Amino acid sequence: MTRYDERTALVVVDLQNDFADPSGSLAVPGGEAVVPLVNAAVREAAESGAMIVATQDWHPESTPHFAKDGGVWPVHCVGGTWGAELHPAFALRADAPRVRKGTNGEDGYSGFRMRDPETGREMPTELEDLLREVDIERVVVCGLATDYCVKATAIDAVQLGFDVMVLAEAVAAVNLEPGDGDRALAEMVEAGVELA
Ligand code: VGL
Ligand code: ZN
Repeated sequence: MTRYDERTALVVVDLQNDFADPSGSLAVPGGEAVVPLVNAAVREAAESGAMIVATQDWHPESTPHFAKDGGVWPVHCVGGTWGAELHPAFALRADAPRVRKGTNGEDGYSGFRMRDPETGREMPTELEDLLREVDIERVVVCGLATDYCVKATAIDAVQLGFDVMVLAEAVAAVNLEPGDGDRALAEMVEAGVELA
């Protein structure tokens, strides 16, 4: 039985140069190795009529997300730069929707919602609407990084009422602390995510 059908969306999280290319500014260990596995998932999803969506971390040059502006991360995925582009080996159809998060300096990791750093207000991205428009019921998540955007996106999807599966082979973790990726997978399972 395939995991994909017309009620399923494959959400590929942040498979961008700064995370997936070894020379990216926030290169995720093993990030490039997931690209062919994501491509296999994309092929399988497309053959079964599933929707395929890519998210992109998309920051301005200054944002409280960056260490230089008071946050924790090196500058990465600045909108319009090489680092923010999808990895060139990621075989995503040109007409597949891309959801960009952080465009106006919002913070947060989920593909579904962002937080205004000044007011703390949460606001949705267009991802949920895209899925609801075509009556998606199940979400399959892969991409980068396990311990940040994959985790936040998968757990939000559960909270929004979707059946959620994470492709454990087609994700990779930053692992700021050793074991963060494994702990993130355990938290996702705890929240109701199925691992495949
Ligand atoms: C991410 C750290 C900072 C991610 C984004 O895509 O997982 N991680 N910004
Ligand atoms: Zn980021």
